[in-house]
Amino acid sequence: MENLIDTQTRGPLGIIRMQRAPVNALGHALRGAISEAHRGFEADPAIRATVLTGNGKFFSAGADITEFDTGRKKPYLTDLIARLEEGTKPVVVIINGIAYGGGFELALGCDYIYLLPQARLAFPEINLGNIPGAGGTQKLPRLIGGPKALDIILTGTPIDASRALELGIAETIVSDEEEALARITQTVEAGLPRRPVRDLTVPGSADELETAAEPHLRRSRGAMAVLKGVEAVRMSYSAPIDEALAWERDTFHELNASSEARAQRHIFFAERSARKIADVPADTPLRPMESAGIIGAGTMGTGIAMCFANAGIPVRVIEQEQERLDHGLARIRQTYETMRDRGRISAEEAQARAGLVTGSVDLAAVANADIVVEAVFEAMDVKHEVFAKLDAVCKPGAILATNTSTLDIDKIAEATSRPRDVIGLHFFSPAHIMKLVEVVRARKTAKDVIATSMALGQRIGKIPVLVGVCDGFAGNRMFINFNREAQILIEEGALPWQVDKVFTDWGLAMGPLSVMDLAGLDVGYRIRQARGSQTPYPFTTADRLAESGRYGQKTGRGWYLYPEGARRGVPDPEVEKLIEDVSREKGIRRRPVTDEEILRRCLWQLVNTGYQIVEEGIAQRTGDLDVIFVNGYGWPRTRGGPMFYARETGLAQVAADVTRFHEEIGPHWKPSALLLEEAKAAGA
Ligand code: 3H9
Repeated sequence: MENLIDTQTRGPLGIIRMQRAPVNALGHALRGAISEAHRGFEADPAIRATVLTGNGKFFSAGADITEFDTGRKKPYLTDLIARLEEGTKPVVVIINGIAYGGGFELALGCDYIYLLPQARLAFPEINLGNIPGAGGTQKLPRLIGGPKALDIILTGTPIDASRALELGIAETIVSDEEEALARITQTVEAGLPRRPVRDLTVPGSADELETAAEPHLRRSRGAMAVLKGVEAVRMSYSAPIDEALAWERDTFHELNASSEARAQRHIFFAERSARKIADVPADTPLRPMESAGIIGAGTMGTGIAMCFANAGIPVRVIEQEQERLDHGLARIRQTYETMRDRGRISAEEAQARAGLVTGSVDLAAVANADIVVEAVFEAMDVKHEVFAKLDAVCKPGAILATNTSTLDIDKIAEATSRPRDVIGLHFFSPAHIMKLVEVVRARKTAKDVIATSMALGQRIGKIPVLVGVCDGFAGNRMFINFNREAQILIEEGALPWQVDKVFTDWGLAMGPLSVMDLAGLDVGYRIRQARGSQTPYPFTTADRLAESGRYGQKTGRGWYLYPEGARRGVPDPEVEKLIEDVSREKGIRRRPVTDEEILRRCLWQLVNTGYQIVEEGIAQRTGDLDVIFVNGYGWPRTRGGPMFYARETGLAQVAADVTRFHEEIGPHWKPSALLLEEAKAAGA
């Protein structure tokens, strides 16, 4: 077994270095090893202080999250920290890099904190639906006061070394470990006393905390972790520390078992698994990525251009007409200025980013780009023309990407003599904000093009998920079926506002009909018209709305009425009548539809389609589909994505429902063989 720690003595110091790949997560064996080594230094009369540090980029990423679902083993992190605090000799930490969650708490269990310049401290537990559970909520307030501690605990945002010093978390910042050890040796030789953080008193008054807590509570939408976080920091003022620590530990375990926390852990690991590709090894050499070209200066094209500029990659935008190009470039500049005005980026940063974007009306201007992303009108002949031209001008080895959301990328690739270099990069609108990018591998796409595109996705701050070519790829194919079921339910007897409310109550920011109103009913209508009879189920009501000029929010009328440009729609009796007419024409006797039926039918459509997608090899794993929904469709992380939700509900139940719907409703409910198989395995 690898050595999880390295120990050394140096003068009066006993040094423990954590070295558990990849991130020094504080798993059971590492906790045991640190505890043992500390005990040894405590017993050694030549040692006067223990130094604890990490290796590489990591001090420690915190508790080992993989252990949260497998049962706890002693020594717990709280035991280890208590042992350090009970010792007779001071413990000094040198935070050499990332110190998150339990890693930060381990440091707070020591007497003195030294920082290297690259140190980053955070309590990301909130992103896992939890609060720090090994003393963080009690000790950080003792060092920096309740209000500032609360911000760190409830935002999960990392702070860098200089901010940590300014806040009073650390003694000092030193340039490297050598300097740290030299200075610690000096202080130890001068008689460094013990000074456990737990013995300090919280500065300031509890009233200040209430003011600081108010905005967090207001935004929390009842999230348990936020409420408990506030309660915990309150206790740091009022309760004896041991009582508060016991409460914090119990609360941490209680929250950990909640479905919200389980869902967020699932997404954490699913996002990391999504980067792994079965037939593309992690060490596949990447193609260079120093410059980019974008074809099309519309909303998508300019949004994608900003993604590159945000990551420091120079990008050239191509448009056919100068006026449209100028308009697109002006939009980019304006977006950066707004970000600057809102304090999201500095003035220099805004200028630097805008400066990385240039434009041209000559396609040959992308001849030297390492990647070109096409974002022109969604029509195969237009795409063919663009790709044939790119094939003629781009340098050998350039990646030729398309942002199509509806067209067959294998066919697009046929327009070139280099289909191995062609790939889909399906950004979601607004492209500079939405995290998801579906990386669409076509039949002939080369492995290094896939690997480079996945790495690029991460570099530009996105969450890339690999999918294959099919109608709608993974996300839209699932989402269209979800929407289609909502339409069918409306024709059977539900009303749009009932359907939307079911989903907003369930946790979505918007229901499916409001989303259609926001996106524009004309968009789906045009796609359905272009496809003609290929559309598997007629969206009759939606088509009628579009045909009568009810395009949604932008025309003030869609599924809802939007009086005077309001963003929130109100029910419209005209729409109700139109729905009743459609039901009558189709010979459907309208009936009351329960909220439960709406929820199950729409969600299981997503899930059954998701299983089909995995079964067909379009997506690698069900977790990837959850990542797609959370990052591209506003799905709440606290629900973990549709596929996770189905597993939580019980796959046997889902499979039984889908089978019944298939018998009662129609062929579009044909159960996925993989769903049936997994349901059987889960029930076994
Ligand atoms: C906590 O500490 C609770 C305490 O308050 C109380 C306890 C009683 N555990 O992200 P990467 C894996 S809660 C297990 O690709 P990066 C990750 O899955 C914890 N595994 O690297 C991946 O595995 P694989 C609070 C972990 O450099 C590999 O490490 N801490 C953990 O882009 C590399 O990860 C957090 O929430 C973990 N804690 O980013 C921190 N962390 O290679 C969560 C990572 O098999 N972690 N792995 O796919 C992070 O935010 C990022 O991983 C980090 C590194 C910034 C550290």
